[in-house]
Amino acid sequence: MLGNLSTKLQRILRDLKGEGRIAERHIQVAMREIRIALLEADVHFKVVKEFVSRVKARALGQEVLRNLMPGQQVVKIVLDELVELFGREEADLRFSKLSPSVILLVGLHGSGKTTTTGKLALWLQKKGHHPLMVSTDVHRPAAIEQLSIIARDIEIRVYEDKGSDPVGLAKKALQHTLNTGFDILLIDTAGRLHSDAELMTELSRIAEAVNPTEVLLVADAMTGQDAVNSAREFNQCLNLSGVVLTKMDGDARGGAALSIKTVTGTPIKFIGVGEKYEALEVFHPEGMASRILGMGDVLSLIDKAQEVVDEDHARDMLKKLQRNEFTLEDFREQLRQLRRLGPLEQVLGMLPQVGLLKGVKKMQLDEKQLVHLEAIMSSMTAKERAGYKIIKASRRKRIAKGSGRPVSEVNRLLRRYVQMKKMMTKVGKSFSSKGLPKLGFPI
Ligand SMILES: Nc1nc2c(ncn2[C@@H]2O[C@H](COP(=O)(O)OP(=O)(O)OP(=O)(O)O)[C@@H](O)[C@H]2O)c(=O)[nH]1
Ligand SMILES: [Mg+2]
Repeated sequence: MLGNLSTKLQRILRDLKGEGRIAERHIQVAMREIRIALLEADVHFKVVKEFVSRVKARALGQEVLRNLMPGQQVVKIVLDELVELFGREEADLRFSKLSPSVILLVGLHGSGKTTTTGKLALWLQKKGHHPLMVSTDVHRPAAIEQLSIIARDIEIRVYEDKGSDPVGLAKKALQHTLNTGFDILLIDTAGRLHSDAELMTELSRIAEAVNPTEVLLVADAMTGQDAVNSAREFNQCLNLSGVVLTKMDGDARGGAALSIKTVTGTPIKFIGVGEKYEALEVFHPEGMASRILGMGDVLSLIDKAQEVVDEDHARDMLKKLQRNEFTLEDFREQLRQLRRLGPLEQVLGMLPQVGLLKGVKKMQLDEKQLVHLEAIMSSMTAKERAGYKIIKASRRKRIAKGSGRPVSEVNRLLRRYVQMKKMMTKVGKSFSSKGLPKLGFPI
């Protein structure tokens, strides 16, 4: 996520930390580099200017230069100011006191409105809500059908009715929501290549008719400043309450993410991180800032883990770790849970750079390898998984054959497992039994 910008900022700050003593000129150089990195990431020039001047003013402050670890201090300032850019306050989704809450999703053509409608409905359902969806995109053939297909996939109801008037459709859907037990109505709307007067009028009329609790702009992070400009235009007509920044999984440079709050005053509430329906994350300003600086995003990781990990299981696992009973069976289960968390690269990106991460990196686990590892472990007998020591040469051969992997891979897995067992036991012991149960796998 925002890989390029992230790499550059981390390098600049690492260089700065590498200096024994930091003088004003070091800071000047670093600030110039940060400015270039941000501009290259397509961050709005005014945002860059203000950001750099704030960081510089603070970094040149006496207390920093006299500090024992001035480099570290500058990192903290950059982190702090990044959080400020995203808006320090977490912007939660609002719900209306009287049911139903109405969420209107607007945005340019192809920004991800329809997909996000489905993702958000699923997210809300997991939180215990009963959402209903409706598409008012009567302009594009098959647009309504697209939402119905999503609805079928995620098993969430969609309101369908004949008619070619978007405002009428929205009203009828709201009436239906009021008459039934749904507590949230999500309204997917039509997009345009550019925001034009006709679309704005249509959206304003829908908003007037349904009085939305949230008006979320769905913006494509890959389009950088265009996304910011469209946000400004939509905000002028519609009074946006939040932004969902989609396609953050791609090679978005960061321009949209870092400028949108400052330029429009509208906070990012969610980010889309993939095409799957589960690929939606609550936006945590601090988490994102520290992710960019390579410090991980434990908050988002906990969100994810809570969704897929069974808490009782996690508690058991922690106990096992503390007692040094981490078996191959457990290892296999951990891998399964890890894979359920999403693409490995995204998950690793959220881990703080503690010593352990280096360990994980060294192992160079990629997605395919995970599948192979699981295959190898599944070819073992339960007895073997419970006590790895009995896995001698002939058993290794049999396991290799069963899993279709070479014996050398079986050997490597066993070596890694032993290493990991040692490492994890150490980490497990360093957490109190209350410390980590929410985090399904031991990081
Ligand atoms: N990689 C990635 N793709 C996404 C994300 N969100 C949406 N997409 C993809 O973007 C494309 C457009 O998504 P739609 O949901 O159809 O966009 P829309 O805003 O409804 O488009 P219109 O209705 O034509 O205006 C689809 O191929 C989605 O799968 C995301 O977070 N990551
Ligand atoms: Mg659509």
